[in-house]
Parts: sequence; C-alpha cells; structure tokens
Amino acid sequence: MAEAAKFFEETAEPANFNENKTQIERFIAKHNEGCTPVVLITSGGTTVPLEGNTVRFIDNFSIGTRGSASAEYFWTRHDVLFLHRHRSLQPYTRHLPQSQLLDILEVKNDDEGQKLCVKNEKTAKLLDIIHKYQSVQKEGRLLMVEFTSLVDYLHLLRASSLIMSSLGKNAFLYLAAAVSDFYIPKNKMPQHKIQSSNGPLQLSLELVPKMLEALVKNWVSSAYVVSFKLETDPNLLIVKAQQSLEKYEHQLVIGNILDTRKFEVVFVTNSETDWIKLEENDLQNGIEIESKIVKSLVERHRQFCCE
Ligand code: 9Z3
Repeated sequence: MAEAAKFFEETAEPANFNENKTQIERFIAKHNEGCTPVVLITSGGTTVPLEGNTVRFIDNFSIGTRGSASAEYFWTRHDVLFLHRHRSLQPYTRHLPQSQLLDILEVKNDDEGQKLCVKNEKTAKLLDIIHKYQSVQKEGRLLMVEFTSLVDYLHLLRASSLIMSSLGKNAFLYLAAAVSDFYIPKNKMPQHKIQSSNGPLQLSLELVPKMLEALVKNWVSSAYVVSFKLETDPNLLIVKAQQSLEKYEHQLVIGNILDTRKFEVVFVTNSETDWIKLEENDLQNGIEIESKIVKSLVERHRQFCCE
C-alpha cells in the first residue's frame, strides 16, 4: 500500500481533475440522503505514454463494450458514475456506431423544402434509445467522466472511491476497465519525441502498484467491489481469479477469456464458481451477456446491503 501512496505522490493529477472531482462530489452528495445505490463503472482501456510530450503510447484492445452495456442494465436500481476512456463506447450512443450514422438518415422533400428524417425501419429503435437516454439525463442518474492514460485513470479512480465512501454499503464498484499492469514512471521517460535516428528502441516498463488493496481497505472500505480478471489461457482463469479474491478480500471477481468474453464469464466468490453463459436462443434474441451479469449483481448488492 505504501507503493500506491508513492505512485500518487510521484504522478501528476490529470487536466480538469479539480472540475471532475467537484462534479463527482455533487453527484454523490445528491445520493447521501436518499437510498438509491450508486455504481461506479470503469470502462475502456488505459494508455501508457512513452514520452512526456506524448507522441507514442501503448494501448490495449478494450473499446468499452462491457462497461457501456452494463450501465444500461444497472439503471433498474442504481445510478451510474461512468468513468470511461475518452472516445470509448458510452451507454445508449453505443447503439449508433459512427460508421452507420449516415445510413440511418434520409432526405425527404415536402412543401417546406428538404427535411432530414430517420429511415422508417430505424425509427422505433432510435426513439427507444432517445427516450431512455433522456430520462436518465433528466433525472440526473448519470455522470460521465473521461480518462485517457493509466495515470489519469488511477487518480480519478482514487478520488471517486474516496468520495463514494460516504455512501457506505450503497456504493458499488464495477471495475471493468482494461488497466495496464506496466508503465514508465515520469523520471524514466524522455520529455521529447523519441528519435528513430538513435536506432532500435528498447523499452523498460515498471509494474503498476496493485491499487485494489488500497481501494478495498482504505478508499471505500464499506462498498461492494467487483473486479474483472482477463486471461487468454482458460487454464489460468479460475486460479487467477481466486488468487485475486484471496489477496484483496473484496466481494467478487468476474473472470473472462479474451475470445469468449461476449458469451461467457465466471463469477468467483469465496463460496462459489458460477458460469454465466449465453444460450443459443439468447444469441438469437440479441440478449447481451451484460444483462445477465448485471441482473445477478444487482440482487447480490441488494442482499449485501441487508446484511
Ligand atoms: C475485463 O476483463 C473486461 O471484461 C474487458 C471488456 C476489458 C475484457 P471490452 O471493453 O472488454 O468489452 O472489449 N476488464 C478487466 C481487465 C483487467 O485489466 N483486469 C486486471 C487483470 O486481469 C485486474 S483488475 O489482471
């Protein structure tokens, strides 16, 4: 945990940090008197810059499907603080991929001239999305905060967790972001663009301190905490998830394999190993695995609050 504290001392807070913190404080303050639980969803990947004035960075595959889809299902009971990677998928707008935007519109001519309309076959879906999005916004049930780099993400995660600790057991953390395990500390990073004229590049990356321990024990100790464990080797998945649970002593680890993450996940707790899978008919009906994950979690969090 001393390593975590050192990391925050040695890294700079992101741009707009104080504005974001104020917004999060206001959002959480609204919930302090009520009994609506709040879920902090982290979503998308983190970058690891190679230069101070960053031209190049290391990134990962995550586009935030898990986090953005999950947010939509959490609104049955929870309000949502959505901490997401800049330009990654967001709840509701994820259904409108940019590449298809112009295909759902058409130009119609009437007495008043040309009008831009949504194609008939797309109207019902779009109306549904807009109604849901507007109601969530109008009722103040969503706050979105962006990050890009690993350092930005960790500063925002710590600030959000500390603020959410006032909610006690009503705080739920759903840590779905794909967070880098490695980084280059500022004092070991060149300030300016690395020059190819200097020859082949060798990188040395250091381990990011494990923040989950500080999060569970110090930042938001009464919360319900769910972390994700991602592997590519199925033989490692459950063992690694169990090790994480033993080490950090939080409530639940959801294990997933890169290739099958959209179809099956495994819930690992102290007492169970429970697979959640999409069946053939789920797939045919367009059911998303996040609907099943979140349904189970909402119930688990409800029970946790009653204990
Ligand atoms: C996950 O495992 C998420 O389910 C995915 C979602 C990142 C796979 P997409 O954004 O993908 O829907 O494409 N998130 C956690 C990954 C992670 O970084 N976990 C760390 C680890 O496995 C520990 S917290 O060691």
